[in-house]
Amino acid sequence: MLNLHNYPAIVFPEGFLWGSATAAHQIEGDDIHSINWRDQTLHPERFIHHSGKACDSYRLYREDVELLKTLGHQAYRFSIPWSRIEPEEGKFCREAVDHYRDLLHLLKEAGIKTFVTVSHGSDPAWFWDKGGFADRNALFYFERYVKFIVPELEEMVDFWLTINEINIMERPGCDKFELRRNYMICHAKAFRIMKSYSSKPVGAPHAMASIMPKDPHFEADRAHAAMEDWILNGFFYHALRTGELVFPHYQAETLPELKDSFDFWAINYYTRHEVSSRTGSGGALPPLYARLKLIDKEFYMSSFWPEGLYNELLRLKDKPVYITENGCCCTDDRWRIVKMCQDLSAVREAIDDGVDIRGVLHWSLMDNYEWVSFIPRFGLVHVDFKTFRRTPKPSAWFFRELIGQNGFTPALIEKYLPELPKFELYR
Ligand code: IFM
Repeated sequence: MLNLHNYPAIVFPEGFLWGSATAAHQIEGDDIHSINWRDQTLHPERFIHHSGKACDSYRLYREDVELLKTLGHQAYRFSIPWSRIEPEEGKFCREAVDHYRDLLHLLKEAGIKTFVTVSHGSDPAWFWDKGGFADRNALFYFERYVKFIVPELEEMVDFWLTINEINIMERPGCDKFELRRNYMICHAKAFRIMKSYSSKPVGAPHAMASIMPKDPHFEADRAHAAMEDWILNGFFYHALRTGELVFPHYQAETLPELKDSFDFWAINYYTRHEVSSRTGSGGALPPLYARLKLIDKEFYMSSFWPEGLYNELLRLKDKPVYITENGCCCTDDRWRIVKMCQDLSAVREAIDDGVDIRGVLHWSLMDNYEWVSFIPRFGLVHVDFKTFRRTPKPSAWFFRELIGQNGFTPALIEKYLPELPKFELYR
C-alpha cells in the first residue's frame, strides 16, 4: 500500500463540489410500507438485524441538516422513499411530500446543493405484489410515481438521480436479464419525465467496481474477468450511450428511449473484485490476498484499490462525472481517512488525464443500516443506534478541512494520521 505520508499536496479544480450521501431506508427508520421492511419481517433468517428506527432521521432530519452545515458539506445526496410517498396503491401521502419539501427547503436555505434519488431500495410492498420491477406490466406504477413526485420537488432539486445501482439489482426468483432490462426501461422513463418537468441534470448511480482475474497469467481467468466486467460495467455504459442491451446468452435489444438518457455519469465506487474460472460459482469475489480486516466480519469492502477507480474513470470521458458514493466501512476510523486520500488522489489523476469530474459525495454522512445489518459502519458521523446521538468522527473533521482547502496537504494528513493504521489481514 502506498505511504500516505509521501503524498504530494493535491488541489481540486475551482468549484469542485464536496458532500455526502445517504438513502432513506438506511437512515430514516420505520420504512414500514417498503418491500424491504416486509422481507425483514417475514424472513428474519435472511437478515442479521431489522432496520427498525435506523438512525431515526425521518424525525431528526433538521438535526441532520445542522450536522451537514457544521461539517461544511456543500452538497447532500438523499433519496425519496416511494414507500412513504405512495404507501398504498394510488394513494399519495401529502404529509410525506411536505416532509421532503421541508428538507429540501432547509438545505436550500443552508446553501447545500441537493442530489435527489427517486429510487434507492424503498419500493412499496404493494408494487412487488403486482410483480414489481420483475414484471413489465407493473412498470407503469413506477412511471406514475415519478410523474407525481418530480413536479412536487422540482424547484428545489439541483441534480436528479433515477434508480440506484441498476447494474447490481437482483431479486430471488427473478431472471437477471429481464430484471435488468426492466430497470433500464424505468430509468429511461424517469429520465424523460425529469427532463420534461425540470432543467436540472439527471444521472443514474452506477455501482462501479474493478474486476480482476485471480490469475492474470491464466487465459480463462482473463476471459472470465473481461466478461464479468462487461456484465457489471460495460453493459451499463453501452446501454446508456446507445440504448442497446447486450447481455451474454440473450438476444440483443434496442430501447430507443434509453439512448443518451443521462446528463452526467453518477459513479459509486468502493473496491475491486477478483474472478476465477475454477471456482464453479464463477462470480466476483473480494480478492483473497491483502484482505484488510476493516470490520469484524466478512464483507465485500475489504480491499482498497484506487488504481481501479482511476482506470475505470478513464472510460467515462464523454460526459461530466460526479462520484455519488465513495467511502468505506471500518471500526478504526483512520482507515476512512486513508481510503479517502487514496481514492481522491485517483480522482485527481483522472481529472489530469481528461475526465471531467465535478464532485465527490462521501458514503456516508452517518453510520446507517447496511441492508442486512448495522455492523458495517460507513459514517463520517458515529450514530448510537439506541439513543440516535450523532457524534462526528475524526474523519468528519478531516473531510471538513479538506473541503475548506479544496484538497489536502501532507500537513493535513499528518495532523489526523500521525501514525498510519497497522495492517491486519484476513487470511
Ligand atoms: O449502503 C450501500 C448503498 O445503499 C448503495 N451503495 C453501496 C453502499 C455501501 O455498501
